[in-house]
Amino acid sequence: MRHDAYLGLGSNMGDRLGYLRAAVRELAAISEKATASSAYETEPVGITDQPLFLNAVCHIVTRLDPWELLDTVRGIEAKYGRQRTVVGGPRTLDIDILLYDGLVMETPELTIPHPRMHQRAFVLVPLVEIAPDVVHPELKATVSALLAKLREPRGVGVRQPL
Ligand code: PH2
Ligand code: MG
Ligand code: MG
Repeated sequence: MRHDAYLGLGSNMGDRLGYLRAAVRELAAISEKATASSAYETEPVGITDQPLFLNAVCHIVTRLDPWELLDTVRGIEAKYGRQRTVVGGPRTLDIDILLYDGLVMETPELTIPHPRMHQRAFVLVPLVEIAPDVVHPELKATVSALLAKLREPRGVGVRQPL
């Protein structure tokens, strides 16, 4: 079975664009298809006293199930030097599973859709760029509608090709 998954990519340490490009290359290698948004420079959300992020979203068509996909993205994060020290703190590469077909699942290890995606302009802006009509299966709204509901997509700045 082939599945559509949307992954959020983020980096705010070192060669940020290089890490995002590496992530897309690695994801393409394990997928039937991989399509990336542009990279956007974004203000840190949560812990605000850390460097600016580059964020992007990648759509993949994959035969992996959600758990296999989680293992795979963790392996890619580890390969590019991700250290899990401060939760929400600076990282070379973060890859989050945002959506997986129309699946809704909640476990301590993995929740799909990503529980905060609908509140985060740094996720919704790149997601809308590549898939404006994709539906959030719990909120039953398109990602474009979710972005429009954010008061202002603040904190999302310059866009560059990935
Ligand atoms: N990721 C976080 C916390 N805050 N802020 C931005 N702008 N971009 C991120 O990817 C991000 C964040 C935790 O994963
Ligand atoms: Mg993560
Ligand atoms: Mg994250």
